[in-house]
Amino acid sequence: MQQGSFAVDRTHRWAALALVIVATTLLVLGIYHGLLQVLYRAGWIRAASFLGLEYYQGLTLHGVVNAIVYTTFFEVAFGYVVVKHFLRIPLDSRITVLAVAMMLVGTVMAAVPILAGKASVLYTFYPPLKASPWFYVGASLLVVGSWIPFFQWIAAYLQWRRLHPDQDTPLAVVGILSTFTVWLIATIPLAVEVLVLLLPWSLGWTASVDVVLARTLFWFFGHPLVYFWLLPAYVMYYVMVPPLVGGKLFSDKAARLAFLLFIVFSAPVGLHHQYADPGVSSSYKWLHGFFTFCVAIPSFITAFTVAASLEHGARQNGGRGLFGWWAKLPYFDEQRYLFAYAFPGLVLFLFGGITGIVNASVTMNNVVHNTAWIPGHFHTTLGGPVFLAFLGLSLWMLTELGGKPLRLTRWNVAVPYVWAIGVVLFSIGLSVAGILGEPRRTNMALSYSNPDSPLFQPQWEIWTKLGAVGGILMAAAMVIYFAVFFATLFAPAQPVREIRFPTAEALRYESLGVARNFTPWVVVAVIFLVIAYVPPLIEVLGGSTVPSPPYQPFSPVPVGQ
Ligand code: HAS
Repeated sequence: MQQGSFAVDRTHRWAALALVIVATTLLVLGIYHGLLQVLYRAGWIRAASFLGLEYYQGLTLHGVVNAIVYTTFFEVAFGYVVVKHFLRIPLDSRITVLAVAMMLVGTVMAAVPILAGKASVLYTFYPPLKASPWFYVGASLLVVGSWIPFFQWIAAYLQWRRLHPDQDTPLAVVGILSTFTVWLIATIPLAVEVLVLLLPWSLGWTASVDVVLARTLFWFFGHPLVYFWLLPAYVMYYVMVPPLVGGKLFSDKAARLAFLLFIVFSAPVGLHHQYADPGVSSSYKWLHGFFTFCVAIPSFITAFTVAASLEHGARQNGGRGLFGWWAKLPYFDEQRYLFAYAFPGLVLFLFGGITGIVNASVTMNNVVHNTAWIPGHFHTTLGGPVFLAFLGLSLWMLTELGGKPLRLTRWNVAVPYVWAIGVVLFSIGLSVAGILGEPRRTNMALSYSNPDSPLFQPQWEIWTKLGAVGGILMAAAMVIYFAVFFATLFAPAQPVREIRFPTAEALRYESLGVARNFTPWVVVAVIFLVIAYVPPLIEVLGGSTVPSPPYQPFSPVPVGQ
């Protein structure tokens, strides 16, 4: 790669490329274990892994790689590109290299115990499942490594503000800074959980652990985490998609408001994952349920703003009538492939949003909690808009930062559609099975999906198999994606140039005074967090629950073998 005086300089191009390439390579393992999970649940294979990993080990690998490592690596890479491109403030390369190195070393430290069977604790790693200390140390390094870029970006942003006191912050930067504000808020309770509870317990310094406290701290992290995943996709929808469809962003004000509302509402909601937990009063659960409905508001704003922007673009291209304009969107345009990675994700998110609202309702949650419905929900959110946006943007970074010409362009635009059809089948299968009572995270081949077992449940069979057909399609989409990604990676590089970042113009600019400053939003977020979390944490710390000794999931020898 040539040296150039580009906004995204050589070090940051390499840093972002390294993160994207490592993340995508690891994804091969994560996707492979996803496919094995779904085939195993359907009873189509008798072992959960061809690599000798047991069921919970494979599920841990699938969740940790896809949901934690891939997402964090991608987001730090994309954050560097956005901040460097839009702010054009120099960042200290040594600090960037340190951050990337910490993330890589942390990932290796966490991966080794998983592969050795000493950290089969799933991506939620809540006790009494216990992992090797190296797993917790590795995960902590990954998280701390991802904080460092955020502090670099805050310093760059403050410098930019001093240089441009009268300008609104570029929308993409508002999106990235909101994303990482949510991440920082979320990861502080995680750090407390790991450093105060899990690591000493894993090292043998404490004999038992307070499971309810650990779960409460985990979900304090775990729900804002989902918006950490979602917001970069919103950056794509608001900033990059409107120019791709030949239009403008319908409301710049609404977009800024949506990002900032996530800072306020994404965290005081974690107890909606614990409606069924003992040890936490139902009044606090209801409060978190109320905040959960509030956190859907910025997504509703996004649905209307993005739909209006798509319609505006399509009408500029001659679209007419109530629905006729749909025909003018570039669904299969190989050059504007980022639209193909955006659109099916948006459609999937309509279902992800509706199922999320079901989950949030305390009463309806009783029906679906801990059932297959939940993976049905999160494959239309995390596996829908988020994953597709990350796949598309990873390719975009590879071509823009690495000077690589995109290969297999026709196959490439098929990927998101094949994936989306797979997700629809997968999620219908799991959601219906879930409503019929099929549990999630259960070694089905040992029990319910095995006709030789007395626990066999025939009413789930057809839905589990439908889910498996969806899973096969998802895997097929990913095989094509990997072919496109690696063919592009190994294509001869062209001279690198300034990156082309599709950037929306607003249909009209109306400055929103309160959106020009992050501080009031962070202050309100902290107030809401204190209201939502201090009373339940005091209650949990009061110790109404009994600490638990460690527990290992049983060995997965299928019935009949
Ligand atoms: Fe969730 C569980 C509630 C959003 C991920 N969620 C999970 C888990 C994951 C996850 C991974 O209240 C499982 C965790 C575990 O392992 O236990 N979730 C919600 C709610 C929302 C929500 C209310 N979740 C997400 C997002 C995720 C995600 C986003 C990942 C990125 N979720 C829950 C609850 C649970 C839960 C409970 C716990 C359940 C339990 O019992 O365990 C909301 O934020 C959703 C709001 C979304 C919308 C949709 C807006 C639609 C848009 C698309 C517009 C389309 C266009 C195209 C423009 C309101 C923006 C037009 C095209 C046409 C064809 C018309």
